[in-house]
Amino acid sequence: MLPEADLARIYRSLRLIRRAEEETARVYPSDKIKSPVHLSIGQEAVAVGICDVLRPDDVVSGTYRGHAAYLAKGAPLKGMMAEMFGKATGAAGGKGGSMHLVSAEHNVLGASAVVGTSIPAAVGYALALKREGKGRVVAAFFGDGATEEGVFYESLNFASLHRLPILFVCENNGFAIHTPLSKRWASPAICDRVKGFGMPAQQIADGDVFAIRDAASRHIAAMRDRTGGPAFLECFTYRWREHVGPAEDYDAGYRDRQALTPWQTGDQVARVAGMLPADARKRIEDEVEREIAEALDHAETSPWPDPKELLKDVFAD
Ligand SMILES: Cc1ncc(C[n+]2csc(CCOP(=O)(O)OP(=O)(O)O)c2C)c(N)n1
Repeated sequence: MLPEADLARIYRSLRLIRRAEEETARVYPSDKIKSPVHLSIGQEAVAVGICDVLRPDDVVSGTYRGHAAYLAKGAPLKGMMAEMFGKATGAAGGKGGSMHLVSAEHNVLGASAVVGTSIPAAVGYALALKREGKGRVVAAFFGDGATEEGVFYESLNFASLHRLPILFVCENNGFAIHTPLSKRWASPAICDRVKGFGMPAQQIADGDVFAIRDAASRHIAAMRDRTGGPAFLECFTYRWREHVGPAEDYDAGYRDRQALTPWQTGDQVARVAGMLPADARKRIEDEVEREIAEALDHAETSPWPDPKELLKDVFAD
């Protein structure tokens, strides 16, 4: 078992993401949040396990379902909440919303709503980091649906050819919107497909945050000392809420609530909470609630963007 300080850090990150998204879902019907939200409730362990072994100067790229990666990398909740409220103090100046979280300071690359498009951008960044030669790496998060885009395979090939320091992290939640893998993949063996590009590929089937962390740690250490190139992790996980929006959708007809049960039983947030002494756990939970309350207050009280800012950051100067 990891030392208590490590467990506390991991629990804090898991708990912050879970509770921040639960609060997002609670506030959503008030219409204060001005963008669609793709929640990662249930999927937190992937971002937390990976980001826990990243350095501050490492880079993360995510998707429109990007709250977890943004927060796990240490970017501020205030910037995320204000962004969703459409306020000037938001991560993207209030003009992008939930799907476009970004933090240059924390090395979180800007995300896109177009499936698969952040993957080649992450590979380009990995090329720059290799040339820089400081041992920095990129972790690129994307869904199982994104692996159906041609650019995913082009990106694997380019990264492998140039032995770029990039960890490809597929958050396999089994669905692209409402379509299950069985209706989309001729073969479920994505790790075998990826190995064909000449890089290691590993599946983590049960969402275990420590197994994800260990795998990431091993591959990233090899990238940093240049004994390894890119690597691929297929992390099985489960999206507890609807594809987009705050609610559950087990009555929508495309999946059964029974499938949720094993993921709730194995919930990593509760699991890591149970590994901590009660007082340490309570301290973390209190801090997280305070941070969320402050972020919501910040979002409420921040000003709207100035209309004069409308075209700023749209075109290069
Ligand atoms: C190029 C492109 N095709 C289709 C869509 C519509 N779309 C939005 S989300 C999504 C599902 C993607 O699933 P996955 O990559 O597994 O990510 P998840 O939503 O499960 O996190 C699709 C098809 C899109 N945004 N972009």
